[in-house]
Amino acid sequence: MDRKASRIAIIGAGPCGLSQMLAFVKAEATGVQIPEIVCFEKQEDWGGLWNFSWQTGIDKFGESVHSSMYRHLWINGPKECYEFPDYTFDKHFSKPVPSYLTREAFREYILGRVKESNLRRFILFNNAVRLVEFDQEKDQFKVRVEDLASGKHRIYLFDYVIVATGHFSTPHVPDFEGIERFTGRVLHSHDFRDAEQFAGLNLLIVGGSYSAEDIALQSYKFGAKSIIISYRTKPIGFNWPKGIEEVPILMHIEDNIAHFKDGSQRKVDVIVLCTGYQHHFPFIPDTLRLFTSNRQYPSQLYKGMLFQDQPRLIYLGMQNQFFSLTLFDAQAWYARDVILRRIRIPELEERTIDIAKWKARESLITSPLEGVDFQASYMEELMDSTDCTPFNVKGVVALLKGWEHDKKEDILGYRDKTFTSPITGTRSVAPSVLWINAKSQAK
Ligand code: FAD
Ligand code: NA7
Repeated sequence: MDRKASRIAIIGAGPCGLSQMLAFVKAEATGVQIPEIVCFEKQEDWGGLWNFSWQTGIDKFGESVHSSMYRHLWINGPKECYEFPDYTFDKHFSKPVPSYLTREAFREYILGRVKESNLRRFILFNNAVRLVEFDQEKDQFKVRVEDLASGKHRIYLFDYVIVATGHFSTPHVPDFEGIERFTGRVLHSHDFRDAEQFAGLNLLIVGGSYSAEDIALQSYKFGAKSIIISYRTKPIGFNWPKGIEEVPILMHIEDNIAHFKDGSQRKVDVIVLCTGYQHHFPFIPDTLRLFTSNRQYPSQLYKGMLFQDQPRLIYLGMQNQFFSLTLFDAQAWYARDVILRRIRIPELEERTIDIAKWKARESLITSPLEGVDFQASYMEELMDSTDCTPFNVKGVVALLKGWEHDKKEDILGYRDKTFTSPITGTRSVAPSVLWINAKSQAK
Protein backbone atom coordinates (compact mmCIF):
# COMPACT_ATOMS: atom_id res chain seq x y z
CA MET A 1 0.00 0.00 0.00
CA ASP A 2 2.56 2.60 1.08
CA ARG A 3 4.69 2.37 -2.04
CA LYS A 4 8.12 3.99 -2.10
CA ALA A 5 7.83 7.19 -4.08
CA SER A 6 10.31 8.32 -6.63
CA ARG A 7 8.13 10.89 -8.37
CA ILE A 8 5.27 12.98 -7.07
CA ALA A 9 2.98 15.45 -8.80
CA ILE A 10 1.49 18.46 -7.03
CA ILE A 11 -1.37 20.11 -8.89
CA GLY A 12 -1.63 23.78 -7.97
CA ALA A 13 0.84 26.29 -6.52
CA GLY A 14 -1.59 28.08 -4.21
CA PRO A 15 -1.07 28.11 -0.42
CA CYS A 16 -1.65 24.31 -0.17
CA GLY A 17 0.73 23.39 -2.97
CA LEU A 18 3.35 25.75 -1.52
CA SER A 19 3.02 24.16 1.94
CA GLN A 20 3.53 20.76 0.33
CA MET A 21 6.70 21.74 -1.51
CA LEU A 22 8.07 23.45 1.57
CA ALA A 23 7.44 20.36 3.72
CA PHE A 24 9.67 18.35 1.39
CA VAL A 25 12.35 21.02 1.21
CA LYS A 26 12.51 21.19 5.01
CA ALA A 27 13.03 17.41 5.15
CA GLU A 28 15.69 17.68 2.46
CA ALA A 29 17.52 20.28 4.55
CA THR A 30 17.93 17.66 7.29
CA GLY A 31 19.63 15.27 4.89
CA VAL A 32 16.60 13.22 3.86
CA GLN A 33 16.44 12.15 0.26
CA ILE A 34 13.19 13.45 -1.21
CA PRO A 35 11.37 12.21 -4.31
CA GLU A 36 11.39 14.11 -7.57
CA ILE A 37 8.63 16.73 -7.40
CA VAL A 38 6.81 18.38 -10.28
CA CYS A 39 4.18 21.02 -9.52
CA PHE A 40 1.82 21.96 -12.33
CA GLU A 41 0.27 25.42 -12.05
CA LYS A 42 -2.11 26.74 -14.65
CA GLN A 43 -1.56 30.39 -13.73
CA GLU A 44 1.61 32.26 -14.64
CA ASP A 45 2.48 32.87 -10.98
CA TRP A 46 2.13 31.22 -7.60
CA GLY A 47 -0.27 32.32 -4.84
CA GLY A 48 -3.52 30.65 -5.97
CA LEU A 49 -6.65 32.64 -5.18
CA TRP A 50 -4.51 35.42 -3.72
CA ASN A 51 -3.40 36.39 -7.25
CA PHE A 52 -5.95 39.11 -7.86
CA SER A 53 -7.10 39.44 -11.45
CA TRP A 54 -9.20 42.23 -12.90
CA GLN A 55 -10.40 39.67 -15.41
CA THR A 56 -13.49 37.53 -15.10
CA GLY A 57 -14.64 34.64 -17.26
CA ILE A 58 -11.76 33.27 -19.27
CA ASP A 59 -8.12 34.30 -19.47
CA LYS A 60 -5.80 34.76 -22.43
CA PHE A 61 -5.43 30.98 -22.79
CA GLY A 62 -9.17 30.30 -22.64
CA GLU A 63 -8.85 28.93 -19.08
CA SER A 64 -11.38 29.96 -16.45
CA VAL A 65 -9.96 32.80 -14.33
CA HIS A 66 -9.07 31.18 -11.01
CA SER A 67 -9.28 34.04 -8.55
CA SER A 68 -12.49 34.91 -6.71
CA MET A 69 -10.94 37.83 -4.85
CA TYR A 70 -11.89 41.47 -5.08
CA ARG A 71 -9.90 44.65 -5.20
CA HIS A 72 -10.63 45.99 -1.72
CA LEU A 73 -10.63 42.67 0.14
CA TRP A 74 -9.21 42.61 3.64
CA ILE A 75 -8.78 39.20 5.25
CA ASN A 76 -11.94 38.20 7.10
CA GLY A 77 -10.33 36.79 10.25
CA PRO A 78 -7.46 38.24 12.33
CA LYS A 79 -4.06 37.37 10.85
CA GLU A 80 -3.00 35.93 14.22
CA CYS A 81 -5.31 32.98 13.45
CA TYR A 82 -3.32 32.10 10.35
CA GLU A 83 0.25 32.75 11.54
CA PHE A 84 2.92 30.29 10.41
CA PRO A 85 4.87 29.34 13.55
CA ASP A 86 8.03 28.95 11.43
CA TYR A 87 7.56 32.34 9.72
CA THR A 88 5.95 34.79 12.07
CA PHE A 89 4.45 38.17 11.21
CA ASP A 90 7.26 39.78 13.22
CA LYS A 91 9.77 38.06 10.96
CA HIS A 92 7.99 39.11 7.79
CA PHE A 93 7.03 42.70 8.64
CA SER A 94 9.77 43.50 11.22
CA LYS A 95 7.22 45.62 13.13
CA PRO A 96 3.69 45.22 14.52
CA VAL A 97 1.04 45.63 11.82
CA PRO A 98 -2.79 45.53 11.94
CA SER A 99 -4.60 42.23 12.49
CA TYR A 100 -6.78 42.51 9.42
CA LEU A 101 -4.38 42.69 6.51
CA THR A 102 -5.19 43.79 3.02
CA ARG A 103 -5.30 41.13 0.35
CA GLU A 104 -1.95 42.31 -1.03
CA ALA A 105 -0.20 42.22 2.36
CA PHE A 106 -1.52 38.74 3.14
CA ARG A 107 -0.35 37.45 -0.24
CA GLU A 108 3.10 38.93 0.37
CA TYR A 109 3.23 37.18 3.74
CA ILE A 110 2.32 33.78 2.25
CA LEU A 111 4.90 34.19 -0.49
CA GLY A 112 7.52 35.72 1.83
CA ARG A 113 7.90 32.37 3.57
CA VAL A 114 8.66 30.41 0.43
CA LYS A 115 10.74 32.95 -1.47
CA GLU A 116 13.99 31.86 0.17
CA SER A 117 13.34 28.14 -0.41
CA ASN A 118 13.97 27.90 -4.11
CA LEU A 119 10.57 26.27 -4.66
CA ARG A 120 10.15 27.68 -8.15
CA ARG A 121 12.52 24.99 -9.40
CA PHE A 122 9.68 22.48 -8.94
CA ILE A 123 6.94 24.45 -10.70
CA LEU A 124 5.85 24.37 -14.31
CA PHE A 125 3.76 27.55 -14.65
CA ASN A 126 1.13 27.96 -17.39
CA ASN A 127 0.68 24.18 -17.26
CA ALA A 128 -2.86 22.89 -16.74
CA VAL A 129 -3.49 19.29 -15.72
CA ARG A 130 -6.08 17.77 -18.04
CA LEU A 131 -6.30 14.15 -16.86
CA VAL A 132 -5.14 12.02 -13.95
CA GLU A 133 -5.50 8.26 -14.42
CA PHE A 134 -4.19 5.31 -12.51
CA ASP A 135 -2.37 2.76 -14.66
CA GLN A 136 -2.81 -0.59 -12.87
CA GLU A 137 -0.13 -2.32 -14.94
CA LYS A 138 2.55 0.26 -14.30
CA ASP A 139 1.26 0.86 -10.78
CA GLN A 140 1.62 4.59 -11.41
CA PHE A 141 -0.49 7.61 -12.19
CA LYS A 142 -0.54 8.91 -15.73
CA VAL A 143 -0.94 12.67 -15.74
CA ARG A 144 -1.77 14.50 -18.95
CA VAL A 145 -0.78 18.14 -18.92
CA GLU A 146 -1.26 20.98 -21.37
CA ASP A 147 1.42 23.60 -21.74
CA LEU A 148 -0.90 26.56 -22.24
CA ALA A 149 1.56 28.72 -24.14
CA SER A 150 2.32 26.11 -26.82
CA GLY A 151 -0.94 24.13 -26.61
CA LYS A 152 1.15 20.93 -26.49
CA HIS A 153 0.08 18.01 -24.31
CA ARG A 154 2.50 15.76 -22.44
CA ILE A 155 2.06 12.66 -20.33
CA TYR A 156 4.02 12.19 -17.12
CA LEU A 157 4.18 9.20 -14.75
CA PHE A 158 4.02 9.60 -10.98
CA ASP A 159 3.86 7.40 -7.87
CA TYR A 160 1.77 9.91 -5.93
CA VAL A 161 -0.53 12.73 -7.02
CA ILE A 162 -1.41 15.59 -4.71
CA VAL A 163 -4.42 17.66 -5.70
CA ALA A 164 -4.09 21.21 -4.36
CA THR A 165 -6.40 23.01 -6.76
CA GLY A 166 -8.60 24.74 -4.15
CA HIS A 167 -12.39 24.76 -3.97
CA PHE A 168 -13.44 28.40 -4.05
CA SER A 169 -13.13 29.07 -7.75
CA THR A 170 -15.88 27.26 -9.70
CA PRO A 171 -19.21 28.95 -8.91
CA HIS A 172 -22.31 27.13 -7.78
CA VAL A 173 -25.05 28.94 -9.72
CA PRO A 174 -28.63 28.00 -8.82
CA ASP A 175 -31.50 29.03 -11.04
CA PHE A 176 -34.34 31.29 -9.90
CA GLU A 177 -37.64 31.61 -11.71
CA GLY A 178 -37.73 34.73 -13.88
CA ILE A 179 -34.03 35.53 -13.50
CA GLU A 180 -33.51 35.10 -17.25
CA ARG A 181 -35.80 38.10 -17.88
CA PHE A 182 -34.22 40.34 -15.23
CA THR A 183 -32.86 43.41 -17.05
CA GLY A 184 -30.30 44.39 -14.41
CA ARG A 185 -26.91 42.79 -13.94
CA VAL A 186 -26.62 39.29 -12.45
CA LEU A 187 -23.25 38.00 -11.30
CA HIS A 188 -21.80 35.35 -9.00
CA SER A 189 -19.46 36.35 -6.16
CA HIS A 190 -16.62 34.65 -8.10
CA ASP A 191 -16.89 37.50 -10.65
CA PHE A 192 -17.27 40.31 -8.13
CA ARG A 193 -14.26 42.65 -8.35
CA ASP A 194 -15.31 45.92 -6.72
CA ALA A 195 -18.37 47.64 -5.28
CA GLU A 196 -17.81 51.16 -6.60
CA GLN A 197 -20.03 50.24 -9.55
CA PHE A 198 -22.94 49.57 -7.17
CA ALA A 199 -23.00 53.08 -5.67
CA GLY A 200 -26.57 54.41 -5.70
CA LEU A 201 -28.07 51.02 -6.72
CA ASN A 202 -30.44 48.60 -5.02
CA LEU A 203 -28.69 45.27 -4.53
CA LEU A 204 -30.01 41.80 -3.95
CA ILE A 205 -27.45 39.41 -2.50
CA VAL A 206 -28.48 35.74 -2.46
CA GLY A 207 -26.72 33.52 0.11
CA GLY A 208 -26.19 33.31 3.83
CA SER A 209 -22.49 32.84 4.38
CA TYR A 210 -19.10 34.61 4.20
CA SER A 211 -19.35 35.92 0.64
CA ALA A 212 -22.86 37.30 1.17
CA GLU A 213 -21.75 38.97 4.38
CA ASP A 214 -18.61 40.55 2.96
CA ILE A 215 -19.98 41.63 -0.41
CA ALA A 216 -22.90 43.26 1.43
CA LEU A 217 -20.40 45.12 3.62
CA GLN A 218 -18.26 46.17 0.63
CA SER A 219 -21.35 47.43 -1.19
CA TYR A 220 -22.53 49.34 1.88
CA LYS A 221 -19.12 50.93 2.26
CA PHE A 222 -19.00 52.03 -1.37
CA GLY A 223 -22.45 53.63 -1.31
CA ALA A 224 -25.07 51.13 -2.52
CA LYS A 225 -28.54 52.62 -2.00
CA SER A 226 -30.02 49.49 -0.40
CA ILE A 227 -28.87 45.92 0.18
CA ILE A 228 -31.16 42.95 0.69
CA ILE A 229 -29.53 39.66 1.72
CA SER A 230 -31.74 36.68 0.92
CA TYR A 231 -30.91 33.55 2.93
CA ARG A 232 -31.99 29.95 2.34
CA THR A 233 -31.58 28.30 5.75
CA LYS A 234 -31.11 30.99 8.35
CA PRO A 235 -30.23 34.69 8.51
CA ILE A 236 -26.56 35.59 9.02
CA GLY A 237 -27.96 37.54 11.93
CA PHE A 238 -25.52 40.39 12.53
CA ASN A 239 -26.57 43.75 13.78
CA TRP A 240 -26.61 45.27 10.28
CA PRO A 241 -26.44 49.02 9.73
CA LYS A 242 -29.43 50.82 8.23
CA GLY A 243 -29.42 49.98 4.54
CA ILE A 244 -28.70 46.24 4.92
CA GLU A 245 -31.59 43.92 5.59
CA GLU A 246 -32.05 40.14 5.60
CA VAL A 247 -35.07 38.39 4.09
CA PRO A 248 -35.92 34.71 3.45
CA ILE A 249 -35.15 32.91 0.21
CA LEU A 250 -35.83 34.44 -3.20
CA MET A 251 -38.79 32.66 -4.85
CA HIS A 252 -39.06 34.38 -8.22
CA ILE A 253 -38.35 37.57 -10.12
CA GLU A 254 -40.83 39.47 -12.22
CA ASP A 255 -39.39 42.28 -14.28
CA ASN A 256 -37.14 43.95 -11.72
CA ILE A 257 -39.17 42.93 -8.69
CA ALA A 258 -37.75 40.17 -6.47
CA HIS A 259 -40.29 38.12 -4.52
CA PHE A 260 -39.27 36.41 -1.29
CA LYS A 261 -40.65 33.46 0.68
CA ASP A 262 -42.21 35.66 3.37
CA GLY A 263 -44.33 37.38 0.70
CA SER A 264 -42.27 40.56 0.69
CA GLN A 265 -41.02 42.05 -2.58
CA ARG A 266 -38.38 44.58 -3.65
CA LYS A 267 -37.32 46.37 -6.79
CA VAL A 268 -33.66 45.59 -7.38
CA ASP A 269 -31.03 46.78 -9.87
CA VAL A 270 -28.32 44.15 -9.41
CA ILE A 271 -28.32 40.54 -8.20
CA VAL A 272 -25.16 39.03 -6.71
CA LEU A 273 -25.35 35.27 -6.24
CA CYS A 274 -23.22 34.46 -3.20
CA THR A 275 -24.27 30.85 -3.41
CA GLY A 276 -20.91 29.18 -2.85
CA TYR A 277 -18.58 27.09 -4.93
CA GLN A 278 -18.21 23.58 -6.32
CA HIS A 279 -15.41 21.13 -5.61
CA HIS A 280 -14.60 20.86 -9.27
CA PHE A 281 -12.08 18.35 -10.60
CA PRO A 282 -12.76 17.99 -14.34
CA PHE A 283 -9.32 16.39 -14.74
CA ILE A 284 -10.09 13.44 -12.46
CA PRO A 285 -12.23 10.46 -13.52
CA ASP A 286 -15.23 9.49 -11.37
CA THR A 287 -13.42 6.55 -9.72
CA LEU A 288 -10.77 8.86 -8.27
CA ARG A 289 -12.84 11.99 -7.82
CA LEU A 290 -13.77 13.61 -4.53
CA PHE A 291 -17.48 14.41 -4.39
CA THR A 292 -18.27 16.73 -1.52
CA SER A 293 -19.91 19.92 -0.40
CA ASN A 294 -18.09 22.63 1.55
CA ARG A 295 -17.88 20.90 4.93
CA GLN A 296 -15.56 19.98 7.76
CA TYR A 297 -14.95 16.31 6.87
CA PRO A 298 -15.41 15.03 3.30
CA SER A 299 -16.37 11.36 3.58
CA GLN A 300 -14.03 9.87 0.97
CA LEU A 301 -10.82 11.07 2.61
CA TYR A 302 -8.81 9.21 5.26
CA LYS A 303 -7.35 11.78 7.67
CA GLY A 304 -9.24 14.35 5.60
CA MET A 305 -6.69 13.94 2.79
CA LEU A 306 -5.95 10.45 1.43
CA PHE A 307 -8.46 9.23 -1.13
CA GLN A 308 -10.05 6.15 0.38
CA ASP A 309 -10.05 3.98 -2.77
CA GLN A 310 -6.52 4.97 -3.78
CA PRO A 311 -4.55 6.57 -0.91
CA ARG A 312 -1.66 7.52 -3.17
CA LEU A 313 -4.02 10.22 -4.45
CA ILE A 314 -4.00 13.00 -1.87
CA TYR A 315 -6.38 15.98 -1.69
CA LEU A 316 -5.17 19.00 0.30
CA GLY A 317 -7.27 21.81 1.77
CA MET A 318 -10.65 20.42 0.74
CA GLN A 319 -12.47 21.22 3.97
CA ASN A 320 -14.23 24.45 4.91
CA GLN A 321 -11.51 26.43 6.64
CA PHE A 322 -11.22 28.25 9.91
CA PHE A 323 -7.45 27.82 10.28
CA SER A 324 -6.38 27.91 6.60
CA LEU A 325 -2.57 28.35 6.36
CA THR A 326 -1.63 26.30 9.43
CA LEU A 327 -4.17 23.65 8.48
CA PHE A 328 -2.53 23.39 5.07
CA ASP A 329 0.86 22.92 6.74
CA ALA A 330 -0.49 20.23 9.08
CA GLN A 331 -1.84 18.34 6.07
CA ALA A 332 1.23 18.89 3.89
CA TRP A 333 3.61 17.61 6.58
CA TYR A 334 1.39 14.56 7.13
CA ALA A 335 1.19 13.85 3.38
CA ARG A 336 4.95 14.20 3.09
CA ASP A 337 5.53 11.71 5.89
CA VAL A 338 3.12 9.23 4.31
CA ILE A 339 5.08 9.55 1.07
CA LEU A 340 8.44 9.24 2.87
CA ARG A 341 7.02 6.14 4.60
CA ARG A 342 7.43 7.64 8.04
CA ILE A 343 3.68 7.21 8.55
CA ARG A 344 2.05 3.88 7.75
CA ILE A 345 -1.27 3.95 5.93
CA PRO A 346 -3.52 1.30 7.50
CA GLU A 347 -5.63 -1.15 5.51
CA LEU A 348 -9.05 -0.19 4.12
CA GLU A 349 -11.07 -1.41 7.09
CA GLU A 350 -9.06 0.55 9.63
CA ARG A 351 -9.24 3.64 7.43
CA THR A 352 -13.01 3.26 7.13
CA ILE A 353 -13.36 3.10 10.91
CA ASP A 354 -11.24 6.21 11.30
CA ILE A 355 -13.31 8.15 8.75
CA ALA A 356 -16.52 7.03 10.48
CA LYS A 357 -15.16 8.29 13.81
CA TRP A 358 -14.53 11.77 12.41
CA LYS A 359 -17.82 11.83 10.51
CA ALA A 360 -19.72 10.98 13.69
CA ARG A 361 -18.03 13.87 15.41
CA GLU A 362 -18.69 16.19 12.47
CA SER A 363 -22.41 15.36 12.66
CA LEU A 364 -22.52 16.89 16.15
CA ILE A 365 -21.36 20.33 14.97
CA THR A 366 -24.21 22.82 15.37
CA SER A 367 -22.44 26.18 15.21
CA PRO A 368 -19.30 27.84 13.76
CA LEU A 369 -17.75 27.80 17.26
CA GLU A 370 -18.10 24.01 17.39
CA GLY A 371 -16.66 23.88 13.88
CA VAL A 372 -13.57 25.70 15.19
CA ASP A 373 -13.10 23.11 17.96
CA PHE A 374 -13.54 20.28 15.49
CA GLN A 375 -10.94 21.65 13.10
CA ALA A 376 -8.52 22.30 15.96
CA SER A 377 -8.73 18.64 17.08
CA TYR A 378 -8.29 17.43 13.53
CA MET A 379 -5.19 19.59 13.06
CA GLU A 380 -3.71 18.58 16.38
CA GLU A 381 -4.06 14.92 15.47
CA LEU A 382 -2.19 15.47 12.22
CA MET A 383 0.50 17.62 13.82
CA ASP A 384 1.15 15.08 16.58
CA SER A 385 2.34 12.63 13.91
CA THR A 386 4.93 14.87 12.23
CA ASP A 387 7.66 17.43 12.96
CA CYS A 388 5.45 20.25 11.68
CA THR A 389 6.37 23.25 13.89
CA PRO A 390 4.04 23.04 16.91
CA PHE A 391 2.14 26.10 18.11
CA ASN A 392 -0.49 27.10 20.60
CA VAL A 393 -3.57 25.78 18.76
CA LYS A 394 -5.80 26.44 21.79
CA GLY A 395 -4.65 30.07 21.76
CA VAL A 396 -5.79 30.37 18.14
CA VAL A 397 -9.11 28.69 19.00
CA ALA A 398 -9.67 31.40 21.62
CA LEU A 399 -8.95 34.10 19.02
CA LEU A 400 -11.35 32.55 16.51
CA LYS A 401 -14.08 32.49 19.13
CA GLY A 402 -13.35 36.12 20.02
CA TRP A 403 -13.56 36.97 16.32
CA GLU A 404 -17.08 35.51 16.06
CA HIS A 405 -18.01 37.57 19.11
CA ASP A 406 -16.53 40.78 17.64
CA LYS A 407 -18.59 40.37 14.50
CA LYS A 408 -21.76 40.01 16.55
CA GLU A 409 -20.90 43.14 18.48
CA ASP A 410 -19.93 45.40 15.59
CA ILE A 411 -20.01 44.08 12.04
CA LEU A 412 -18.73 47.36 10.58
CA GLY A 413 -15.91 47.76 13.11
CA TYR A 414 -14.65 44.22 13.75
CA ARG A 415 -11.77 44.63 11.33
CA ASP A 416 -10.39 47.54 13.35
CA LYS A 417 -9.70 45.37 16.41
CA THR A 418 -6.23 44.38 17.54
CA PHE A 419 -5.04 40.95 18.72
CA THR A 420 -2.06 39.42 20.46
CA SER A 421 -0.21 36.69 18.60
CA PRO A 422 -0.34 33.38 20.51
CA ILE A 423 3.00 32.58 18.88
CA THR A 424 5.14 35.70 19.47
CA GLY A 425 3.10 37.62 22.03
CA THR A 426 3.20 40.69 19.76
CA ARG A 427 0.14 42.92 19.93
CA SER A 428 -1.05 44.15 16.56
CA VAL A 429 -1.67 47.84 15.91
CA ALA A 430 -4.94 49.46 14.88
CA PRO A 431 -5.24 50.18 11.14
CA SER A 432 -4.19 53.74 10.21
CA VAL A 433 -7.57 54.19 8.53
CA LEU A 434 -10.69 52.46 9.90
CA TRP A 435 -11.99 49.70 7.63
CA ILE A 436 -15.19 51.59 6.86
CA ASN A 437 -13.19 54.57 5.57
CA ALA A 438 -10.42 52.66 3.79
CA LYS A 439 -11.26 52.92 0.14
CA SER A 440 -7.87 52.91 -1.51
CA GLN A 441 -5.62 49.91 -1.93
CA ALA A 442 -3.15 50.74 0.81
CA LYS A 443 -0.83 47.85 1.69
P1 FAD B 1 -6.14 28.07 -4.21
O1 FAD B 1 -5.65 29.29 -3.54
O2 FAD B 1 -7.44 28.12 -4.91
O3 FAD B 1 -4.99 27.58 -5.26
C1 FAD B 1 -5.21 26.51 -6.14
C2 FAD B 1 -4.22 26.61 -7.31
O4 FAD B 1 -4.43 25.49 -8.19
C3 FAD B 1 -4.41 27.86 -8.15
O5 FAD B 1 -3.17 28.52 -8.29
C4 FAD B 1 -4.91 27.32 -9.50
O6 FAD B 1 -4.49 28.10 -10.59
C5 FAD B 1 -4.32 25.93 -9.53
N1 FAD B 1 -5.05 25.00 -10.40
C6 FAD B 1 -6.38 24.76 -10.40
N2 FAD B 1 -6.68 23.82 -11.33
C7 FAD B 1 -5.52 23.47 -11.93
C8 FAD B 1 -5.18 22.55 -12.97
N3 FAD B 1 -6.11 21.78 -13.56
N4 FAD B 1 -3.89 22.46 -13.35
C9 FAD B 1 -2.94 23.22 -12.76
N5 FAD B 1 -3.20 24.11 -11.77
C10 FAD B 1 -4.47 24.23 -11.36
N6 FAD B 1 -8.45 32.34 3.61
C11 FAD B 1 -7.87 32.92 4.67
O7 FAD B 1 -7.04 32.30 5.33
N7 FAD B 1 -8.18 34.21 5.04
C12 FAD B 1 -9.05 34.95 4.33
O8 FAD B 1 -9.32 36.10 4.67
C13 FAD B 1 -9.65 34.37 3.16
N8 FAD B 1 -10.49 35.09 2.40
C14 FAD B 1 -11.01 34.54 1.28
C15 FAD B 1 -11.83 35.32 0.48
C16 FAD B 1 -12.37 34.82 -0.69
C17 FAD B 1 -13.25 35.69 -1.54
C18 FAD B 1 -12.11 33.46 -1.05
C19 FAD B 1 -12.70 32.90 -2.30
C20 FAD B 1 -11.30 32.66 -0.25
C21 FAD B 1 -10.74 33.19 0.92
N9 FAD B 1 -9.89 32.44 1.74
C22 FAD B 1 -9.33 33.02 2.85
C23 FAD B 1 -9.69 30.99 1.53
C24 FAD B 1 -8.65 30.57 0.49
O9 FAD B 1 -9.27 29.49 -0.14
C25 FAD B 1 -7.34 30.10 1.10
O10 FAD B 1 -6.72 31.19 1.75
C26 FAD B 1 -6.32 29.56 0.09
O11 FAD B 1 -6.19 30.37 -1.04
C27 FAD B 1 -6.59 28.12 -0.34
O12 FAD B 1 -5.41 27.63 -0.93
P2 FAD B 1 -5.40 26.41 -1.96
O13 FAD B 1 -3.97 26.22 -2.34
O14 FAD B 1 -6.13 25.27 -1.38
O15 FAD B 1 -6.26 26.85 -3.21
P1 NA7 C 1 -20.18 29.02 1.46
O1 NA7 C 1 -19.62 29.37 2.79
O2 NA7 C 1 -20.01 27.64 0.97
O3 NA7 C 1 -21.73 29.38 1.51
C1 NA7 C 1 -22.57 29.23 0.41
C2 NA7 C 1 -23.90 29.92 0.70
O4 NA7 C 1 -24.72 29.82 -0.46
C3 NA7 C 1 -24.66 29.28 1.86
O5 NA7 C 1 -25.18 30.27 2.71
C4 NA7 C 1 -25.79 28.55 1.14
O6 NA7 C 1 -26.99 28.49 1.86
C5 NA7 C 1 -26.01 29.45 -0.06
N1 NA7 C 1 -26.71 28.72 -1.14
C6 NA7 C 1 -26.30 27.64 -1.82
N2 NA7 C 1 -27.22 27.27 -2.72
C7 NA7 C 1 -28.25 28.14 -2.59
C8 NA7 C 1 -29.50 28.28 -3.24
N3 NA7 C 1 -29.90 27.41 -4.20
N4 NA7 C 1 -30.30 29.30 -2.87
C9 NA7 C 1 -29.90 30.14 -1.90
N5 NA7 C 1 -28.74 30.08 -1.25
C10 NA7 C 1 -27.93 29.07 -1.59
O7 NA7 C 1 -19.58 29.97 0.32
P2 NA7 C 1 -19.12 31.49 0.39
O8 NA7 C 1 -18.89 31.90 -1.01
O9 NA7 C 1 -20.02 32.30 1.22
O10 NA7 C 1 -17.73 31.41 1.15
C11 NA7 C 1 -16.65 30.70 0.55
C12 NA7 C 1 -15.32 31.27 0.93
O11 NA7 C 1 -15.18 32.54 0.29
C13 NA7 C 1 -15.11 31.46 2.40
O12 NA7 C 1 -14.04 30.72 2.87
C14 NA7 C 1 -14.85 32.95 2.56
O13 NA7 C 1 -13.73 33.21 3.34
C15 NA7 C 1 -14.79 33.52 1.21
P3 NA7 C 1 -27.21 27.54 3.14
O14 NA7 C 1 -26.63 28.35 4.26
O15 NA7 C 1 -26.47 26.27 2.85
O16 NA7 C 1 -28.67 27.38 3.20
